[in-house]
Amino acid sequence: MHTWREVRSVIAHGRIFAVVSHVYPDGDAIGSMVALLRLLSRMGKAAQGILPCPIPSVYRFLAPSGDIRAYRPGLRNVIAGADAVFILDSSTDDRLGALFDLINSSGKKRICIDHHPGNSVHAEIKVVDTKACSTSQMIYELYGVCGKPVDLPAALAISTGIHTDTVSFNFLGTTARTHEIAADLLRRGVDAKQTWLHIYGNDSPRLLQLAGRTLSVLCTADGGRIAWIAVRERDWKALGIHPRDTESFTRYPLTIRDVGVIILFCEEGKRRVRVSLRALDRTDVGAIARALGGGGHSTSAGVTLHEPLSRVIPRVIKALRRRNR
Ligand SMILES: [Mn+2]
Repeated sequence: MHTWREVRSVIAHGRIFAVVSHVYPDGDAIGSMVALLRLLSRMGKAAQGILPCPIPSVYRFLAPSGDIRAYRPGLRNVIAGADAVFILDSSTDDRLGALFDLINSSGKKRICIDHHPGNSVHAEIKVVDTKACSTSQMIYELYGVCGKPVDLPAALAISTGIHTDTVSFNFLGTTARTHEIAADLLRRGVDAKQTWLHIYGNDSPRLLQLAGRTLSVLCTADGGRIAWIAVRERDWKALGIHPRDTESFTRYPLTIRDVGVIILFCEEGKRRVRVSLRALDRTDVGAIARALGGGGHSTSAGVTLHEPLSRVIPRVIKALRRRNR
């Protein structure tokens, strides 16, 4: 494992950087990327953000200026022209999608900054802090190491990353330090209500109608310890919702009394089901997701399985039960 000093030295010795993050980018992937891009530019460097897929519309408010581009083969030149590549918030090489080959074949120095346990990304320099609630929080610390103040756009980006990874300061490694940083971000001009509205106040009425349909068939197992819901393909198609936009539905079963594990199944196709797992008890859902071929944290993880929904549901519940014996 490497130190922030080594990261600072790479920045000092380079001129041009690429910054990448994972497929299906979340608030932390984009928040940490925006904040690092701004830090690099404050240090007089040229930097380009590249994601394996387009930015979800909900996070576009963080990066309006085109600092972040979605992958296309032509972006090979951006990687080839960079002195080093920062890889953010990604626990495995797979998570980089098509970007992995691009980076790997370029032979460029890779700097991995992440907070996932069991990080297996190949990189010359790795700073992995599994105690950090988010990669965005780590980029905040990097600002301190580099002696640069966090400006308002970076503060908003870091705040968004912390919010989304901790479910608004409730889960996943929220510490006193997280709150100290949040307080500092407010002092730097972050508007708490605006941030919340950007992240959570963006749902369409149709998305809530889909949530209603989904929740009306909520099921429990193990005496209520496990709660699961399934988004059906026919329902998201009928309401014109993109299946990726249903990830937030995991928040609803969290309010069930004594529930320990929440599972959201999203039928993305006839033989393609995205499974999102959240744990309130001590269940390590990250280990379960990894055993099924996915990944994530102990409290928040996911996997995509290429089987019909009717097969996936019993398989995942069985894996959960086996784990808890
Ligand atoms: Mn994260």
